[in-house]
This record gives sequence, C-alpha cells and structure tokens, in this order.
Amino acid sequence: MKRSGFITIIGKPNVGKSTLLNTILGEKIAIVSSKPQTTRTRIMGILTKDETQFVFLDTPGVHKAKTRLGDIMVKNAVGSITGSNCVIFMTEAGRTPDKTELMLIEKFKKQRVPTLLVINKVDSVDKEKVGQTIIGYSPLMNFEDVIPISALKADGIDIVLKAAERFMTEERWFFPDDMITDQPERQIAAEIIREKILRTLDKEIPHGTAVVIEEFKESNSMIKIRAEIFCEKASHKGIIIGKNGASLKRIGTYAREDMEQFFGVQVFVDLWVKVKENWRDSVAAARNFGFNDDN
Ligand SMILES: Nc1nc2c(ncn2[C@@H]2O[C@H](COP(=O)(O)OP(=O)(O)OP(=O)(O)O)[C@@H](O)[C@H]2O)c(=O)[nH]1
Ligand SMILES: [Mg+2]
Repeated sequence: MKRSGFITIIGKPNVGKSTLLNTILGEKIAIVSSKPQTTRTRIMGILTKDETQFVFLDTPGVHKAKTRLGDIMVKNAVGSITGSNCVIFMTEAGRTPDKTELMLIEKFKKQRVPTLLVINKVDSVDKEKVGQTIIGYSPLMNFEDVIPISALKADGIDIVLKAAERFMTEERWFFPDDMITDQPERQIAAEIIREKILRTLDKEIPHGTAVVIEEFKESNSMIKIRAEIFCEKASHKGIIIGKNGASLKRIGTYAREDMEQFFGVQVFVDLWVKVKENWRDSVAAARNFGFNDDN
C-alpha cells in the first residue's frame, strides 16, 4: 500500500531549513545563504522512497516582519502548518526559545499537528550546548520526537525521515515518483540568481532585490536566460553593478555555473538591473513579483 503526506519545515530565519530540504533530497532545489530571510516562498520538495512519498514544504523563516513582503512571507510560512501531516520545528543548537518560537509552538498546539523538534547545527557547538538546547525546548510542548542533527553534514537525516514516516498515511501518491519539486524552471533560475546576489552583496541591498526572468529560451541543448534584477534605490543599482560591472559579472558567472549544474546543459545569462522604489512595502508590486498571501 502506498503512503504519503505533507511535512512542513518551519522555524526562525537562518536555522537551516532549506539546507535540510536539499540534504534530504540530495539535490539543491532551495537556495541557501548565511543571511536571514533567504527563502521567500513556500518551496515543495518531494522524496519518493520505497512505498512512501514525503512531500516537504520548506518555508520562509518566521520573524517579526518589517515590510509587507515580510508579512506575506510569514503568513505563507504559518499557513503551511494547516493540512500538514506533521511539522518539523527547526531551531539551532545553542539557542534559547524566544517569543517568535513560542508563538509558533502555540500554533502547533492549537492545530494539534504532530511536531518533531529538530535541533540543527550540532556540528557547530559542543555536546553540552546541544544538551542545554534539548532541555530548553523539550518542555514547551509534547514533541513527538527531539532530534539533534547537522543538515550541513547530513548527520541525523535518516532519523528525521523515520520520525516523519510515522505520520504518512495510506493513500495514493500526489506526484509522479520522479518529480522532486513543483517549482518551474524559470523560478529556479530566478532563485539561483537571487542566491548569488545574497552571497555577493552586503547588508540590506540583497533583501531589497527581486529577480524576474524576462526570457528563458531553450535551443540546441543550451538555455538562454535574460533576467532583470529589481532593487529599491538608484544607489543600490550602482552597487549591484559594481565598478566596471564587476559585481554584476560575478553574480552572473556564479549563477551560470549553478544553473549549468542544475539544468545539465550550457547556459547563457544576461542580467539587467532596474529600480523599483520600496517595492517590498507595496502589495501590488510584491504581487507583480509573484508574492501573494492568498494561500
Ligand atoms: N554549521 C552548520 N551550518 C548550517 C547547518 N545547516 C545550515 N547551516 C548554515 O546556516 C545558514 C542558513 O541556512 P539556510 O538553509 O539558508 O537557513 P534557512 O532556515 O532556510 O533560512 P531562511 O530561508 O532565511 O529562513 C547557511 O549559511 C547554512 O550553510 C548545519 O547543520 N551546520
Ligand atoms: Mg530557507
């Protein structure tokens, strides 16, 4: 009998949710950076193993939103709890629970969703700290399991899968067994470019950028991509482009390398930078860039 179910990965920004998703799938479908609020939309990752299909939902980090975009991100993350067979509540070793996390835990309780506490980044602190984190979080609710892991080093992943498997139900698979994500290729291309912006530039600039794929043309086993990078200020545009275009060139080169690996063909990337003042605070502009809060 086939089994399947939805597992939402949720927690504060930067704890390693997207890293976990990529490690579980063995394929990079969600972008990762050392900056908080990297993930902006819900990202579906599908793992079909033997008779079980796990449908993971990686979500934007839950934070105290300061922009309309932030509001939409948090709403989408919290909304993903509903209808999930279980939730992976992720935090990182060495941390103590804060208000945002307590709010999330209240939601898990209210929705009576089975919750696995996953404590990530155990590779970065000593064992004693991991123990303290377990003691700090465990009493907050009746967690189904408490699992220390390192998403980066792929340590503890099997235990997470085994724990989640208990909440999969007997039903037909929702997706073909060779499908790993529902993201269209254009979206993956846009996200790869955004990851390179996050990794190349400092401070607030990357957070105010959005990437729109204007052209995605496949021909003769190569893909030609033209993308527009929107930023919030004219001064940011200059920084993104850099001296003699050096910064934009670097972003394009890194993006091309990743895309060639992902798509398995030669890729040509053409990047343009535009300004759309304070778009993160405009619902209309955010919608135009593909963010909406109606799911
Ligand atoms: N040392 C260590 N670092 C990790 C681990 N997992 C993730 N990281 C790092 O933590 C940072 C954040 O990782 P992400 O996967 O982008 O975190 P996220 O929770 O998806 O963040 P948001 O999308 O902003 O909510 C990156 O620099 C990762 O390399 C881990 O197990 N150990
Ligand atoms: Mg993420």
